[in-house]
Amino acid sequence: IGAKESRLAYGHVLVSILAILIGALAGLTQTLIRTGVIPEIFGYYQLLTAHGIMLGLVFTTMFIIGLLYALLAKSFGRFEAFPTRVAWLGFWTIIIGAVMVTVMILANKGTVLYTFYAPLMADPLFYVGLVLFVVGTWLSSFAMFRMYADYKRDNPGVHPPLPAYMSIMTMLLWDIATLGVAATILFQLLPLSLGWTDTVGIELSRTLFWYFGHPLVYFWLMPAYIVWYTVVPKVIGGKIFSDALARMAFLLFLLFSFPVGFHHQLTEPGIEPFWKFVQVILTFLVVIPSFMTAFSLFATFELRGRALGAKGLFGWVKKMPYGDVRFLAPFVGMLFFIPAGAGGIINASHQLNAMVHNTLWVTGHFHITVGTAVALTFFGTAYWLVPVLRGRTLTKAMNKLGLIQAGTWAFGMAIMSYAMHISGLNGNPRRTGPATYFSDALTREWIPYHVMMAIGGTILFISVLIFVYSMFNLSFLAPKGEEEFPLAETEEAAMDTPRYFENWKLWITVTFVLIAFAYTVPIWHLIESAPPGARGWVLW
Ligand code: HAS
Repeated sequence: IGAKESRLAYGHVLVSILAILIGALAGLTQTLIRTGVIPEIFGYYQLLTAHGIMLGLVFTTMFIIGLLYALLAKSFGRFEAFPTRVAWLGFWTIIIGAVMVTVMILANKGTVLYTFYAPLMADPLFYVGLVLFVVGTWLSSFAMFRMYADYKRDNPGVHPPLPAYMSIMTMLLWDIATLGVAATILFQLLPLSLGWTDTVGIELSRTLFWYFGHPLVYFWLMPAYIVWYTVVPKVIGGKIFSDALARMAFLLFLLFSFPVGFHHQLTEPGIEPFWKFVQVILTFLVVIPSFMTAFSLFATFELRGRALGAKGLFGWVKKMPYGDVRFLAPFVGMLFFIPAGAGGIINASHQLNAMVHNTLWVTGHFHITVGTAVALTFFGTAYWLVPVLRGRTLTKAMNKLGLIQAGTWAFGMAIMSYAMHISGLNGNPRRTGPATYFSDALTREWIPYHVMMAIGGTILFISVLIFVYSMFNLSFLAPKGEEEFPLAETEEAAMDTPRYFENWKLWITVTFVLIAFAYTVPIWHLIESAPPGARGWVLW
């Protein structure tokens, strides 16, 4: 891809690497404080906020946007001047927002956790930073939509390449999701923190947050799926099982990611059971595209295995290139995603949720979804993407270091998330600070699990240090040359991709109809039942 496009993608990836370093440091310190290994040098909740925001928002978003720019450049060729300028404007707006948020957290004026809903309150500058961050991403998505429109103008009647279609779908999902978080910040949290209002509708703020929070997890997952669908088949020497199936999975994510936020609020009294029930049912629909993805990946692996002479259902297992970090890291991520997905289905089952909600089980769940399936895929991607963007090559030594890094990450996460899941089932609450609460017989039972978490967390931190060194090496020290941008073709036998998959007006309309169905009545009830002073600002 061109130098201009590479610079744009690399700028984003570079910031994501910085964010993972800061986020991991906060994560390590926080787990050591919680276990009582080190004294409380920083507030536990302050570190927890830094950890969540740096990894869950800054690392993921910046890596994703960088990756999507690279995929669009590979799919569309050179970017025109206007979208490139908008893209850089988006980049700097995000940076200013992220710096403001970070400074506020460091100053202990933004200790509101990564979920930042009411009644926790931060300094107004924290919220202004968040607004800038979101506006920056909107500019990035606008630039991407423009690139897509330019391509369609120049290639009428042609399907956009699969990675481009998936990238556009990912940003569209993000834009619709962030409307919820923008609403709670602009109409509730910012006015309250500025002192313009003195009460806030807490349940409404949580609802608007989770309207955003659930699609957010698919915003993290979809770029990993892009790599699983389009890059991994190429790395193993195979082809994409079906272009149409892959596009349909992404379309289903757009439709079903939104009307499900209540599965994070099943224990909350302000929402009627009927609407919780509706959203639980819809949650089971959003599982389908992941099952489709699992099916498609098994098919790709099996077809490739058979082409290499493998026999039987699982003969392919012996034929995969495990010595290639571009394959191994995402593959281990997929393996983790099997129990992770099963855990998600447990969480979503209303009765079982009562057992696990607000326990460390949930923390375990998201460390093996976003923290492993997604993060390992991003690591595996970075080992070829960074050299591609920097005009360098992935050397054998760096590939080997990558395998070690992915291995230590998987090992650390396995220990840590096992301990989280099990002690969560034993009642260990999440987000409960330092070890002083280990005072009675029940809570003392959890101590060994906390030790496991601290050991796992330390191994993870070492893995991050190896990753940061590898990225430095691949950016500045590795030999110059042309690294492969691995994107697979589709199997010849696959069905043709229907045109209506690109009928954006139709799919956006259906998405909003589903949102309106799932949220209008419950939100109306929330507003109606709140005491007059707590109904928020502007609207009521
Ligand atoms: Fe979740 C809480 C339900 C997926 C992240 N989730 C969270 C939180 C986060 C998060 C961050 O219903 C905590 C939020 C907070 O701070 O409070 N989650 C689900 C469900 C799914 C799901 C139903 N979550 C994710 C993903 C995430 C993520 C993905 C990040 C990327 N989650 C919940 C619920 C809660 C929740 C409740 C609230 C809990 C509470 O009470 O607070 C589904 O999307 C999962 C579907 C996935 C599958 C797996 C498919 C497997 C594949 C791999 C194939 C492997 C191959 C290799 C081919 C069905 C695709 C095979 C090789 C061999 C050799 C065998």
